[in-house]
Amino acid sequence: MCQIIANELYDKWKFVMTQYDVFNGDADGLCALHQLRLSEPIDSVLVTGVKRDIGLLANVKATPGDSVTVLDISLDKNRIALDVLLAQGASIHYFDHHYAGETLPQHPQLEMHIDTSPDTCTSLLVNDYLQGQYLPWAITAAFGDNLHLSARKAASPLAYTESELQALCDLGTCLNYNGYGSSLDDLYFKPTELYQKMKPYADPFVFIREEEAYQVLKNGYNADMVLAGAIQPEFSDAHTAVYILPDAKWSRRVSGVYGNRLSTAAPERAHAVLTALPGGGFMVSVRAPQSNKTGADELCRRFATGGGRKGAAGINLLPESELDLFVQRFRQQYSA
Ligand SMILES: [Mn+2]
Repeated sequence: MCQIIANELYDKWKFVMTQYDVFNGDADGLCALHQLRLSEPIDSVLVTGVKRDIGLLANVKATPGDSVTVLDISLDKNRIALDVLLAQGASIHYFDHHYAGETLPQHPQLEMHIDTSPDTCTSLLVNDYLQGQYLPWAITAAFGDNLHLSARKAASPLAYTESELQALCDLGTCLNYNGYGSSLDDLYFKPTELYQKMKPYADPFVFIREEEAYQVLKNGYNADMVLAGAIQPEFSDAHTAVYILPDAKWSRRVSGVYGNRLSTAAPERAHAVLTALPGGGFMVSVRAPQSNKTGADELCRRFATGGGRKGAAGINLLPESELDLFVQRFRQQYSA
């Protein structure tokens, strides 16, 4: 009898409860969500945006009993909205590796998996949580976040060939590439659309072989990279290099992954890739030297719309009037 009542209550509760999946629109956010929902398929309301659109939690309005999963967006940047959701009675499951603020919130309805060390990413944290159930997708995401060593280390139990590793690296890079842009119009696929395309594939190698969307992304990526490669640096020396890309959709799409490529090619040097925006000013991607992954987040946070991680960070809108100041601070940060 009790069991029957419990089941009825559970069904009723299940009926009114909404699951929100809030995720960064880059490779790491997509692969984190994909792993979780492969493991626990639930119909959910998807909340995401371009990679730079990180104030995502404010878009969720919860009622008591709702459940919110948050993936790969800074808790620091979402702290106010998080407190509001907890006060509304939602339970929250938070996975992230970005700067989380001076102190972490504590609440019985909040479960956090946060690790801001520069060699991990959200998908690797989710992989730990799921005890390696969908490891190939976590490896893909680590490559996408330009964490090549971490990706290879995570892959070691799978004994992949070099060409298999390269295939996951290309996949991560292309999924990541799709997240950049100053608005959804710049992207080949809206991140929700790309996630729906990934959803049927438990195995990334099958996605690579069979999914047409992947060919679209790969071709777009290759074409954009050729255009970026033709741009000379504004400035470069042994420690730093600054590139300015023109106001075009391709530059906004390629800005972050181009920064990653420059960084991988010259690991001792810090890189800044600035992209001119249609309304004036620049979108900025900063990559700390791979040999010393520090300070990119601190540098960017000194500007009003900056944020990110120790090794890779950005500024959403750098006013033209602050260009010189930025270059000066960037060079100062990495001069020695
Ligand atoms: Mn990430």
